[in-house]
Amino acid sequence: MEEAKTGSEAMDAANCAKTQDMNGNGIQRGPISAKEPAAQSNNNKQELKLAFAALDVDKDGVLSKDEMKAGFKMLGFNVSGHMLDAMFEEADTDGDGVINFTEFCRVMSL
Ligand SMILES: [Ca+2]
Ligand SMILES: [Ca+2]
Repeated sequence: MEEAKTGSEAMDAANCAKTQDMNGNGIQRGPISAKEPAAQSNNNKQELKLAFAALDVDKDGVLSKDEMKAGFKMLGFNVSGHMLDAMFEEADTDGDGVINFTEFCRVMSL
């Protein structure tokens, strides 16, 4: 009896891991898109585009540190200045002081 329960719990965990939000961006993917990897990738890109546009408040096509900070706040994360600096530095791979869409995608897919 107990063994059966453990087995079922392991199954649940495996199922959960499949549908879980793997890149931690808070966007849940339904079981339908999981059937088609290509479509899922497109949807994900679309979602990222929307998220990027939402964060890019001044619409200059890149995210400044202030916009990143505002975005975190919007998502309910209270990020300290030091942490934001570290994350921004990590995200800004070409070191131009702003996050472009390519860098944003990379961060969100980590
Ligand atoms: Ca901007
Ligand atoms: Ca950059």
